[in-house]
Amino acid sequence: MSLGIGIIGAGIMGADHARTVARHLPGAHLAAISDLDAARANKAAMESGARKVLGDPFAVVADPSVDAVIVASPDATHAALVLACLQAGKPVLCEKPLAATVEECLAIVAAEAKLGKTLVQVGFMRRFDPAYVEMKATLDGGTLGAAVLLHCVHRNVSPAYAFEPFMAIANSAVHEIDIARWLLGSDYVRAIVTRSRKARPADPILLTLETASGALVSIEVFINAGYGYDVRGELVCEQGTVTLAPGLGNAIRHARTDSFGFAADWRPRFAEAYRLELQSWVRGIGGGQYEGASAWDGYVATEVAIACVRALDTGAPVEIQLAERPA
Ligand code: ISE
Repeated sequence: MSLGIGIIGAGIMGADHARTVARHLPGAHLAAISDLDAARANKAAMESGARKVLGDPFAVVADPSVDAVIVASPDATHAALVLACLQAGKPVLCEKPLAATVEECLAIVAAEAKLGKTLVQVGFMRRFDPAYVEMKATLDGGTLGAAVLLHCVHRNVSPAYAFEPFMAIANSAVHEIDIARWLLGSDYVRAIVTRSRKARPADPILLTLETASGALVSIEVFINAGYGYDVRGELVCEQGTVTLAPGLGNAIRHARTDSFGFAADWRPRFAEAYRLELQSWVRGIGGGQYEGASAWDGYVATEVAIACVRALDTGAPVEIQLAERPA
């Protein structure tokens, strides 16, 4: 039987997920899609063959033809929608961040723990990106020794949404916060965050995070970088390094120059990661075991991101303390 997926939000990511469901998920179909902007919802529905367009996002959760939900609406709406999915007993893939506040994340973690079964996956798609997966496999293989540093760069052409400065951390650098914790297998204990006073309004911002294992993670986040979508990572270990391949596609050498292209936003860079993420999620729904980020991982990412915003605002290092994880 084909799995009926409902998508809430037909913006950049909602429409992208709708296309992925239509093209790359043979065991599933798009049962319903909703957006406050009806024209946008209709356009995404036409492109992806969604069977219903609904105005109310909670109607997607309640609809009997929807077996599982993707939440791709603005960050501040995530918590109420994910809680509604839990109440309806429906699996939910929530775009990052899991929720905008620590309290909301913890309410989701507690509600899921009370149900006694996993229903939440958070859309940290980099965990499925072949380059990061290879980096982790190399580290775990052991030939390079222990990880001591991870350098990350995250640059966008310009803000993708109505952008507030804290979102450079809570909406963008949160990807690195999650992927570095996943790669290094250790939680964070301390954050130091500074901002260039020289550049455009809110960024670049530099985050330095220390893990419980003693490694350091540096993250440059620059949302107004202008020239292209550029994500970099270099893992430094005791006996060598692993570096993500730069840019998109092959390098071209011409006229005494070596060059490669950059995308305008993150979708081309992470297209394969999104596809693998959704395919894994649908398999997880079938088997009850998910490979992606859990509600707890989503909580940790938001807790750390908010600590980093505090570190930026106060100019002082912030100690990171996590809540107690429900049994
Ligand atoms: C956006 O919301 C994403 O999730 C992208 O992956 C990220 O690179 C971008 O900075 C965010 O604004």
